[in-house]
Amino acid sequence: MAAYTTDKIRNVVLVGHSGSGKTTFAETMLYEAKAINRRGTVGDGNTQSDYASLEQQRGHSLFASLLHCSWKDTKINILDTPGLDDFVGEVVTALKVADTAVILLNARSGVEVGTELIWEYVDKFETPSVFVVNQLDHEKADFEMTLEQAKNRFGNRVLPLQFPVNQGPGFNAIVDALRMVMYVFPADGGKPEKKPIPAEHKGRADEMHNALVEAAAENDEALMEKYFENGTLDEEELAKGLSIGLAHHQFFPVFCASGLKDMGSGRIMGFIHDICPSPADRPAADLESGGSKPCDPAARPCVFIFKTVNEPKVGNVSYFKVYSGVLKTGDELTNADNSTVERFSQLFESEGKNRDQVDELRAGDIGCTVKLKGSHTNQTLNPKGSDIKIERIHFPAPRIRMAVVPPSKSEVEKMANALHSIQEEDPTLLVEQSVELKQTIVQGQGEMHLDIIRYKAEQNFGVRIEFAEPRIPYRETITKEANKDYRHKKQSGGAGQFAEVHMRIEPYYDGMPAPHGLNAKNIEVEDLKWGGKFSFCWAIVGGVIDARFINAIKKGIMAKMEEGPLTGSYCRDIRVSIYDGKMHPVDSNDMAFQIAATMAFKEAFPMAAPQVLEPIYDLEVMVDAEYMGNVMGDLQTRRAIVMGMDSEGHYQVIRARVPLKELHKYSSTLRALTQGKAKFNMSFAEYASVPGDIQAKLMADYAKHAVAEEH
Ligand SMILES: Nc1nc2c(ncn2[C@@H]2O[C@H](COP(=O)(O)OP(=O)(O)OP(=O)(O)O)[C@@H](O)[C@H]2O)c(=O)[nH]1
Ligand SMILES: [Mg+2]
Repeated sequence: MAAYTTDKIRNVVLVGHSGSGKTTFAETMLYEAKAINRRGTVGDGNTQSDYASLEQQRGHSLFASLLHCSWKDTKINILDTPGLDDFVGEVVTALKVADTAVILLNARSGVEVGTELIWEYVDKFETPSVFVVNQLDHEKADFEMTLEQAKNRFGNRVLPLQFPVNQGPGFNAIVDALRMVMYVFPADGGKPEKKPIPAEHKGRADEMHNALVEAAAENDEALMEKYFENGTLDEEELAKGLSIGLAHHQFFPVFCASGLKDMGSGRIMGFIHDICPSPADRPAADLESGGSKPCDPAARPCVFIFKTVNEPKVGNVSYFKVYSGVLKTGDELTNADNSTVERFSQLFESEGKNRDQVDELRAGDIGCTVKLKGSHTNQTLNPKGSDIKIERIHFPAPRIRMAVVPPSKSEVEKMANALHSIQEEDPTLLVEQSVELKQTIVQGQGEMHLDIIRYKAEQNFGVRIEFAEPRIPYRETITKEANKDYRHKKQSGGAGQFAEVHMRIEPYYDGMPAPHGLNAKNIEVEDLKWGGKFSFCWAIVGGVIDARFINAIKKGIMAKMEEGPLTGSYCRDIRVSIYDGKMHPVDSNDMAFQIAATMAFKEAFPMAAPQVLEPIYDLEVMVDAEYMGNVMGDLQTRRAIVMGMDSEGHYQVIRARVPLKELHKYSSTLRALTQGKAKFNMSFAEYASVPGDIQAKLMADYAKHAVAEEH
């Protein structure tokens, strides 16, 4: 079969709060398009989309999956995404390559917090979007409430194109105000019968139709003129105007459906076919270099890998979008990131876990391949002589951090390999071997996310890992000046050791004056790799210490800066001046000065009103107004400082500054406090002083630990 041309391709992503019915709806789309002849259900774990055993066990989508079907002469690629907040990275991935977002709203519960979060991305990417009020067969379905909430939340650009005639358990009829007909479905769904709109619904349908005509006219001057002339638009003009509005994020139609009962998906696919953009109708893709790449089928091929899945026996399956040109079996392209030359020896269309081999994929199409040697997610491949890089996917910042504990010392390497491979598939997982904390730290999107990581490590790599509370990367500094002399002297047979340094330590700040009362010869300021600064001032007069010992002295100070005297944490924002001392013509050497400097610094530190600092995070919580009190009350127990509150529709947004230490497992607490009706983001803000009692405890713990290590 000939490959689909660019104008006959539609890339659609299904998004929405968990449980809105995306996977069920995808199954219905495939069934209606005759891509499958039997509909699976989420309950039976046999849908095309939720094919991973883990998804079937949990009854939720966990990964974005790629399906496709043909509708009339057009190929619709369908990306079904997880609605659970922990897997939002998969949504961002799918939105990168989709040209239309189908946003499912659950008619039982209206605009849910997951939808709000997804909207932020849809809005940012300006993905043309279509709303579907789904589950209209449910006894608690409330189309009006859902529509009202969508309008309140997403604005008046949200326009109903349909309304249900009889929502609830007997649901079987939808009035369509674009086509001005009523669809009546057989009891088991499928193809509806078209009927005239009953008199009692005619008024509402006319009103909605007029609103659609106005919306279509508004987006194009020529159409606007025609509308003023004739008072209406013909079908073709209407389609054109709506598709312009959709493309410019000025028009969001609302459809009605019951995915479970197989009602409504055909009409939506018809709309996708008629009105939604082909990849060539979208703006040219942004490039890493700042330019852009139009979706031109006549150009040379350019391929972007948006997702990698590791399949047992097969290895890495690379999912890609052809951003231009035609990709043919056997083509050789070069990776713009690492210059690996890859041969595309097999090309596939994807149907969940199944793949159908094809000869070529044209500009705008999405497919997959196997056995690439050195190419991963977020990389672009081009023909020789071109090094275009499609702008990478920016994944959300992590919201949970944990230490990983391997079952035994011998399994450390196995664990590292497993985490590395899992990370290749899942860029929202960050793994770091922290030298500072002496722990392997993983960061992810939430506890459920890390749970999946643990499961994969065990199932696919045979290594059991446990998560533990990670150490906190504290810092140490001082708040006042202190001066200390230290003499290091050793006389044990043979050559002795001798060095004496007089040291001043002060809190460092940008633009501070030279040390008072000292004859500063040279002041250096260094950015520390763990944040903050270190300044070193050489103020030796009369050559009492040779300049050749400067490096040894600095090294001695650094040894303590790297393992602070209070808690063993990194020190920052300190200026050290060496202003006097003594040498011995024979016994002074680098080692002696290094030791003297370390000791002087260590002893000066407690005299300089030292302070332990802790990382503080900006926390943003979006919560259903009903649970606001719970969230605020809980924040008070976490040493949080509330910075502001806003309302966004039915939701309240709380912005606060919270110590990282107090955010341990926040995702589960928040879920429990709000019955899942809240989301949060966190990002590092600054280091700030810990309260005195906590500092005393941290110092006592460190002292105990140090004693234990000595024995
Ligand atoms: N009554 C009714 N139930 C539905 C409908 N669509 C889905 N469901 C049920 O709602 C539940 C969730 O459906 P899914 O299709 O898994 O929802 P999802 O949006 O894919 O959920 P996540 O993968 O967690 O994001 C299942 O029990 C479905 O049977 C519908 O149209 N009507
Ligand atoms: Mg799903």
